[in-house]
Amino acid sequence: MRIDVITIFPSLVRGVLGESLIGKAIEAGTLDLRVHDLRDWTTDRHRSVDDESFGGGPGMVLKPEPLFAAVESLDPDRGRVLAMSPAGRMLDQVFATELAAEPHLTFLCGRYEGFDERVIEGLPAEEVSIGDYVVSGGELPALVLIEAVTRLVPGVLGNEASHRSDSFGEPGLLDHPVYTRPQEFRGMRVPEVLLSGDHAAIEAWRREAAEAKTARNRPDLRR
Ligand code: JDQ
Repeated sequence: MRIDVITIFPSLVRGVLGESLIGKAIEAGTLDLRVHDLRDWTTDRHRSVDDESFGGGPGMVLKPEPLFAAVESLDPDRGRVLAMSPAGRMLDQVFATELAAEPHLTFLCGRYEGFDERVIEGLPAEEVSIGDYVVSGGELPALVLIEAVTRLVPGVLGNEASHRSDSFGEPGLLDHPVYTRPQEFRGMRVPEVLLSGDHAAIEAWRREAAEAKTARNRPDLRR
């Protein structure tokens, strides 16, 4: 898979993506990641990427020219172009799985009040949100989306056997709690059934514990 990222904070994006399993996938050649500095496509002395909003109001808007120049400098095949935005289509596991099947994705990270609308309309770009809350720019949302997508690409996860295709598995049910050693920690014991070796009893306990956790943390998922 190839991923291009256009940002005014290239070192932030490279720093995060150089770590962990994504960094390994880049080294292994499974992932071709290219991070571009938006300011490389500015033409003025101050390398400006933003300007005031037509119609007034506080906050600056990302100018269209450097974004079009940056995207058009990529291969004619730029894949789907994704613009991070609090007003975008909400990311979920179905959307991540759909994107993981693409050979090439291009991410636009914004700052300020976001992109001039002609970037969305003209490139065109698909607006994507990572949730109903606001952060200050598109870099962290793009990193979340890149991690959610690349971990689904065959060969990106180090150990294929540990790949949990069930990770957001049974629809409407959160994962059951998990435990490791020691059997007692600060007076809290691992549930006895998990040490019993009775696989049917363990399955029944996990099911019940998953339902209890779902009821407590995500009552909206229960039907
Ligand atoms: C940008 C901003 C508009 C604050 C600038 C670019 N899910 C999600 N939350 N926040 C974002 C995405 C996001 C993405 C890109 C961004 C926020 N901002 C700041 C823009 C209104 C408010």
